Amino acid sequence: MATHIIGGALPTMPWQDKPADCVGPLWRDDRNPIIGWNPTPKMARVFNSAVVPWGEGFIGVFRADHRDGKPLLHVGRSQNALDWEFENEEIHFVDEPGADYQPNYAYDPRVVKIEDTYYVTWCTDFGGPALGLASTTDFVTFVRMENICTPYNRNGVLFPRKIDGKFVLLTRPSDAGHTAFGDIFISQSPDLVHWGRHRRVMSTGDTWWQALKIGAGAPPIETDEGWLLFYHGVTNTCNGYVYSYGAVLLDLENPDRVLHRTYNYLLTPEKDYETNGFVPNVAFPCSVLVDAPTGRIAIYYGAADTYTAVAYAQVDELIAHIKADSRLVPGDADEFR
Ligand code: BMA
Repeated sequence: MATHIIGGALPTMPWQDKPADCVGPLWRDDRNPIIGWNPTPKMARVFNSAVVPWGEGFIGVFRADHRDGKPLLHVGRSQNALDWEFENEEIHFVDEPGADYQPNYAYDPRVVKIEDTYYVTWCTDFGGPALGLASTTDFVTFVRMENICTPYNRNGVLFPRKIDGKFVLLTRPSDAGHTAFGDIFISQSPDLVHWGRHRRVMSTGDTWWQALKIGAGAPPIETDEGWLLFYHGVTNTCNGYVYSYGAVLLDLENPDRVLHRTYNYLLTPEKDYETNGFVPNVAFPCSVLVDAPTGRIAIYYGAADTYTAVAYAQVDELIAHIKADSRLVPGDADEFR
C-alpha cells in the first residue's frame, strides 16, 4: 500500500533524486553543507535549525552560536530553501504583557504552524535549560508564552495540529549538563499553558547507536499510516557522544504508541562536515519540508554543531524501510504509560 503524506503541495522545496549507489532510504544533498562558518558578523556557526514555507519562498528560525560562545536565535529567509540570508541581529522576544524578553541563551529551535500561528519551541534558560515557547504570525514579532516545564528539558517538539482538541508536545527531560540519559515523553495541553497527561513514548533500548539517549527531532509528519517522526539517538564512545538519527511511526490518534521504529540508524556522521567541526560526529535533525503529492521529504539537520545540511527521503520507500527494519523495545508499547 502506498503511504500518503497528509498536507499541501510544496513543489518549490529542494530535491535531488536518489543516487544509484545510495544504500538505504535517505540520501544527502550533494551541495551540503548549505550553511558554513560565519554567515554574518554576529553568527559564527548555524546548525540545529527550523525552516518552514513562507509566501513564495521559505523562512526559518536558526540557531546561531555567537563569538562569545553563546547561542541565540535568528531569522533567515530564502527563495529556494538552500541559499539563506540571515538577519544579523538576533530575535528580540516580547513577553505576553508586552515587555522585552531576551533569553540568556536560546538553541535548537523547532517551528510548527498550527492553524494560523507559528509556534517556536527552543531550549531556553529558566533556572537551567528548559523549554521556551513563543508565537509569531509575521516572523518579526515573537511573543514569548508561558514556560512549558520546569528545568531540565531541552528537546521540545510540537505536533503540527491539535489531536483530539489538544496541543501535543514531545519532550526529553534531562539534567543541567551534557545529559547522559533520556527518553522521549509526550504531554497534552488544552491551551499551551497547562500541560498534563504525561506518557513515555519510547526509551533508548539496547540498540547501540541510540543506547545513551534519544530525542524528538523535527515536528512529526502526518501520513495515513501514522505520525512520522525523525529522532536523534546518541551513543557514548571513548571520544565522546555520537549523534545519529532514525525514524519512528507513531499512532495517529494515540501518538504515545509506537507502531514501528528503526532498529538501525538512518543517517550517522560520515561526511567531513558531520565528523569535523566544533563538536565532531553530530547529525541533529530539527525540521522537515514535505511535498504531499509526491511524498518528497527534505530533512534539515545540524552537522557537527557547525553546519546545516539537508537529506532527502521518499515517504513510501522510507515507511516500507522503517517497517522492515522495525524492532520495538520495552517502553515503545504500553508498559511504561
Ligand atoms: C545537545 C544539544 C545540541 C547539540 C548536541 C551535540 O545537548 O546541545 O544542540 O547539537 O548536544 O553537541
